[in-house]
Amino acid sequence: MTEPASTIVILTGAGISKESGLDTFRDNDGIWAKVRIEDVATPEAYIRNPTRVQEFYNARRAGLKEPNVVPNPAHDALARLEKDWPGEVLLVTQNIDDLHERAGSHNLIHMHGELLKVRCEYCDALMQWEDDLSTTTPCPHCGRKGGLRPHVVWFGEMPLGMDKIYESLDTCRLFVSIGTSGNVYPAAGFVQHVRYRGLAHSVELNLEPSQGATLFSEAIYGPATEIVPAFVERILKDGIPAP
Ligand code: BJW
Repeated sequence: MTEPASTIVILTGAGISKESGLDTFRDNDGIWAKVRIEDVATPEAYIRNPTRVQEFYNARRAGLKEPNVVPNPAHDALARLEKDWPGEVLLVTQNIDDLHERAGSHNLIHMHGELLKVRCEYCDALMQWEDDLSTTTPCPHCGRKGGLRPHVVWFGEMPLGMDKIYESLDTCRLFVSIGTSGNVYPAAGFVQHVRYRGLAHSVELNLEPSQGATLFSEAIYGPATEIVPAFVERILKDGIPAP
């Protein structure tokens, strides 16, 4: 076991929020089975039909406010890990929902953006946003219309917080990937990055083997609400296994 103050990096994906009532992307009943990526999740789609893209994110923003959409025991366990682990726990999420914050996680990077934020393409203001957005909504900062867009990272755009993420991947002793299919880069490449260093234990926690499953030192399969709390309990009790 390594010394207790070691850094832990956790990557989460849509699977961790599935049992909170939010759809994943690539499962049979997932978002990409209902809408095409090319229609809603690229800068080109937004230029072509901004109303269509705004409506897609308006619906998901509204969905986040449904009373049944609340953090589940997996989100709670990661917040507990951050609180009780003596070293740094960096939580990197690909999810744009706010369930990690609601569960109490603080050291958190939303690498694909946040559904409850919008930014103005004219004045660069970034702001909290709870309501629907339209192509004529004026920016509360500069007053211009048509510049507010969802603060999300579409295909071909640069994910957020990458410097801090790679800095932590370079020093961590444990990398854990939870509820992600491993289809989307650069997140899908994190395990390889950690593996080449040879100094960290890596674990996949997912419903089923992901694209990169064979790259991990260890894998545990099952619903996140069951396997994540048990895994966190184990790490807090036994520490991190040697790489
Ligand atoms: C459960 C469960 C339960 C279910 N319990 N588990 C060719 C080769 C390589 C790369 C590229 C390429 N061509 C283009 C690229 C780059 C591209 C990319 O990766 N494309 C691939 C499709 C090939 N990537 C980009 O463009 C990114 N930007 C970029 O690369 O910039 C350049 C760069 C260069 C150098 C360094 C850094 C950057 C941007 C990617 C943006 C992704 N955006 C989206 C949508 C926006 C946000 C939103 O609307 O929500 O982000 S796409 C979508 O996929 C969303 C997600 O965050 C992302 C990942 O999905 P995730 O979380 O893995 O969900 P699923 O559904 O795929 O998987 C769920 C998993 O959970 C499954 O395994 C289930 O089994 C499991 N599960 N229930 C536990 N109860």
